[in-house]
Amino acid sequence: MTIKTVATRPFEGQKPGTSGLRKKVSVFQQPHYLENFVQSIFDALGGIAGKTLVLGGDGRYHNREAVQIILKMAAANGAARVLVGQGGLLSTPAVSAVIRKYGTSGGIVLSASHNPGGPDGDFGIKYNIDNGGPAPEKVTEAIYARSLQISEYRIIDAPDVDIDVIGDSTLAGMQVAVIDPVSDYAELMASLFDFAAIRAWFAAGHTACFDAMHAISGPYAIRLLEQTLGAPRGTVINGTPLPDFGGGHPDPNPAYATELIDRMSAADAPDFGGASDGDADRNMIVGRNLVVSPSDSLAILAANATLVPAYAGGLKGVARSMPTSCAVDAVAKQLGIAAYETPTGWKFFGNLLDAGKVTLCGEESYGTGSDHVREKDGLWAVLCWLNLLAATGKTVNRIVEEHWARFGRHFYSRHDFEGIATERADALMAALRGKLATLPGQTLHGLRVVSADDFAYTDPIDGSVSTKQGVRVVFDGGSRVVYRLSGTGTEGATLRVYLERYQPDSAQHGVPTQQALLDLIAISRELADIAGHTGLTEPTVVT
Ligand code: G16
Repeated sequence: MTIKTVATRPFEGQKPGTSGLRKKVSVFQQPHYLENFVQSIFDALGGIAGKTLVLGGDGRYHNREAVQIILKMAAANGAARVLVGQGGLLSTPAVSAVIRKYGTSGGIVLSASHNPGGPDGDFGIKYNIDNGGPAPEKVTEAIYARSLQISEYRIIDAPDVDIDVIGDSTLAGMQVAVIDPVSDYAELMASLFDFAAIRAWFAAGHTACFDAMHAISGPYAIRLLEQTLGAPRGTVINGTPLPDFGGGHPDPNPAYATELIDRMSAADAPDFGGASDGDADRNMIVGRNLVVSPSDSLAILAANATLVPAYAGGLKGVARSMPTSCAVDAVAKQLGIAAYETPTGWKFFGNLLDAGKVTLCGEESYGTGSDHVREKDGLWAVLCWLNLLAATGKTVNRIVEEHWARFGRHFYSRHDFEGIATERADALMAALRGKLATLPGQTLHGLRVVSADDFAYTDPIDGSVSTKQGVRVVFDGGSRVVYRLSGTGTEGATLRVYLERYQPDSAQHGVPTQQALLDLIAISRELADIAGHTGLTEPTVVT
């Protein structure tokens, strides 16, 4: 086996976004494209000689090919050992769990998360550091900087490694350990939750439906829900991971998880519904005819956390991304614990978790997690909810309604305007930023603006500063409109508009969400002149 040093030239645009580098599959299939980025990761880390890495992905199209390339590059760069999920598969939270359990230097996750897959879909790659979490901005910036300078990469000239059989082999002196993708993660889950109570809940005849959306959560959910906790066979639907997710869009929200939504609104609906995304880090929680907003889910888990064995001693603090509703802040206030507000992106929670400042974190984008790993974790959220149902004997709907009655309701919705030409989206944000200074004191549709700014964050642990993290306009009573451009898309720009209204009066809690937000919706369109800048008069996706 020979180590080849291959001459290459930088590609434009290898800048990691909110969560790693995501591009069309065809972009990644270009000769040297993936190799350049992988070598840039290795170089930015100061080399990987003698190090141990974890490697796996969500099984989307190009996963297997990419795994082989990365194994051969890791060997050529002198890595001591790579732990690879059988079949090249590992969910994002499982990668985090494996990095932490075995104390590896880090890991590479192959996924474009909730983006569609297949030959015409998206592919992605991200690096996670030794705490198991996404690389912080200083690391992703270093990877990007290296990608602009790269002139060669190293790779072994060798046949493909057998990644389908569990066990160890060597590749040019590097040990390749093919591991069961599920066991380490399943063992961690068993250490957090009251499995006996959940088992008894199912044994009593309660039912659930978990939609794996033909993505990587399927094998994890089948092992845990059906094979460990006694949920009837068939509880997990769409449980076989497919390279194109069965042609679907593996994003667990009401717009895309329609099979689950239909089941949960049928006359014989199960007691509980859950779904997860492409790489199994997102979650959606559904009751009968009720989709729990991710912001509410975070707040409810925080308010009831002591019912879960792992959190029985109480929470250290909580964190949410800025656009996420303030529902969890209300809980933190009552519990007397700190609530942190970070920019969008799970990587911003890492330092807070490592420093022991927070136990639970969450985002409006269907992400919730805790200090058990350093990623958001879809099945963890589902198990948390099942633990609450089992411990209280209440339904999802009752838990949600009681929560609103106690803390008030934070009506919340996100309106996405997709497929905008990048220059237009940038012009819209620039115009909005230009207005900020004059907004406070103005009254729009009867609502008085109390503050308007462009969110900047100073990490309380390492002092790093992240600017331009979203424009927020706050009104009397705590209502908010937030604007930012997505950092996970692969085509043009997506404008995200986040809308929130606080309603303390229980008599108003049953109002449909979009109706409760009507004036804020009108303000959001006018203030940013969305139609003028983009030509779009209505959002393309509402969640
Ligand atoms: C990623 C990040 C999340 C973020 C989400 C949406 O999730 O890890 O922190 O909230 O993207 O980001 P954006 O609004 O920039 O599209 P995932 O599940 O895609 O990895």
